[in-house]
Amino acid sequence: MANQALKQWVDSIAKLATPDRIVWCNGSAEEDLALKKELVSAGTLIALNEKKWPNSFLYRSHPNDVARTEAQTFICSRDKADAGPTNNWMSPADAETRVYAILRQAMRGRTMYVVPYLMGPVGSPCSRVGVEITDSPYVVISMRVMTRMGQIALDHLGDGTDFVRGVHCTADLHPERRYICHFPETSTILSVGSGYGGNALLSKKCHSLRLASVQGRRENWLAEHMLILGVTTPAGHKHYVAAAFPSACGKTNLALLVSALPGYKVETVGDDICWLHPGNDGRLWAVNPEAGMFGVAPGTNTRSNPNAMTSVRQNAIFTNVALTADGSPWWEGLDDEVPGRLTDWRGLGWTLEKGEPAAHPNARFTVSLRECPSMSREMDSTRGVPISAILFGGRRARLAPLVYEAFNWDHGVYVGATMVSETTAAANGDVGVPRNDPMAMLPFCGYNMGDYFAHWLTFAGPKRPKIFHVNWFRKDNDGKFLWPGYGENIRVLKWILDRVEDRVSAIDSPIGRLPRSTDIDTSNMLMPANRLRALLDVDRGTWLQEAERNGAFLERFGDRLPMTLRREHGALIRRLEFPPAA
Ligand code: OXD
Ligand code: MN
Repeated sequence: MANQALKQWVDSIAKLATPDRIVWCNGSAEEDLALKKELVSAGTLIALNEKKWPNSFLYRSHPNDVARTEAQTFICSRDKADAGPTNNWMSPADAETRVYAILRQAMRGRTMYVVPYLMGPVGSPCSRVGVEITDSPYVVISMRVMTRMGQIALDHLGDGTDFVRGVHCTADLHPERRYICHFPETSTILSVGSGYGGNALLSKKCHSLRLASVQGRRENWLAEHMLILGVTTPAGHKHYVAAAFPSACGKTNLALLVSALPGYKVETVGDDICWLHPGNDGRLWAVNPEAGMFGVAPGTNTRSNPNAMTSVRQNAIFTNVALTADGSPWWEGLDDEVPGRLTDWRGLGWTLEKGEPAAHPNARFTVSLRECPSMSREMDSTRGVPISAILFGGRRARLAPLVYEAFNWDHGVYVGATMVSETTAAANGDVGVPRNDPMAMLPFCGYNMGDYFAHWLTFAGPKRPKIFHVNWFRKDNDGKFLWPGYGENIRVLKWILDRVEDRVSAIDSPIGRLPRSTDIDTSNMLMPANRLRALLDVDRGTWLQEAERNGAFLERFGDRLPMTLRREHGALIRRLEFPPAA
């Protein structure tokens, strides 16, 4: 090992955690196979039916450790104000004291794995190296799927010192001794007491969003919770779209969409994280730093997401799904037929009469994007892909129309900053409660979100993408979804791209530009005109209430809230109170 800075850091953690063995992971197939064999013999992994699900495994996490734990996630900046009002903060010294006390001798009798990984395409100036030290072999095999892992990352690093240092230790999994701490000033992560992906695969939320967002601010780029997809139109024009939705709101489904409209083809560049850089040509260029998907399993099926189903047919790791008698994975919504008997996500016998889900609602599949039939070759492009449109979206049963376009960049930043979505099972806590989730980054922005909004505003420019807001989740008075979603969402993307190409006009409303109902292509679908009108309806009274609520949320940022957003907020209220005569 030539890199002295890396060696010294690994030595210092080994001294603290006192593992029996240290293994430097090279990312090879042999290493992966050996680890999986070891995990299967230890009973930590269950090999699935080899004929039906080749080289695929089931992992069960501890029942108290099945989702991200936002209450135990901390930004440990020197100055509390730099973490902002939406993050939990702990001083770096306090955090180190608490976590080091847990780490001390915590790997005794265990193996410490050193996992170098590269976020972003090989050879790209946008790519970044991280090294995760972990005592969890499940984390190692998952990191090999989710990142470009092993020697490739060491080659990229050379003898450099600029890498994210992540320490993960399973410890005793006690929720009160669980800490996910981020130190933006030293590019360090300390994560103890959880084996759940979002807390333990440090490349993902901890590095590529929380720390990378801080780095992006310093270096003039953006680290975002966005999928990236390419659409080729029937005329042969290719556009790339980046879309920010909160966790478990359909990013993977949209990224892997199979078009319901003939002539449109969708390719997948990324399903969760996007690093956006301004190009010399004035456009924003996007790379997906990851190499795999850590997708929500429940609800995934051959109708909702055929590409995901093909992707997981081999070489997949399933977490907290149920198991059928023939060794297949199962989850709610997989197929219409519910097996009579299953082993549930905890490993207990299950029948329908139990009245509870067999798979955990946040059960996941981990699989390489290379298994995905819609994977774009541009995933490996060193400069990324140019973005034509940015979408913000939430899960809103009421209020937000199917789609609208922001008037300009500043208004688009306001639309993103005031995003609201109903909470999901991806994080611990109540499900279905509306909460402000700016740019879908509430749990992932590593610094004061007031400064984050200001950073977004600096990206205004004539060649920047148009910004839109979408909502697939609006319901009627009987609680039924008004829009079918999934493959039909291409109809909304079509309108968006028609706007990008200036092929269609729009109607100005107080909240933004709306499609004419006749401009949403409803060919070959059952969509009564009154339902489409309901989907596009903007009720001024309810929007005024929403604006008031958002005003109170924005006030939390005090003088860190950019004046431009205050102006946008005032302008929205005026447009809602005094709409221009039609
Ligand atoms: C995820 C999440 O796992 O957002 O991607 O929770
Ligand atoms: Mn996510």
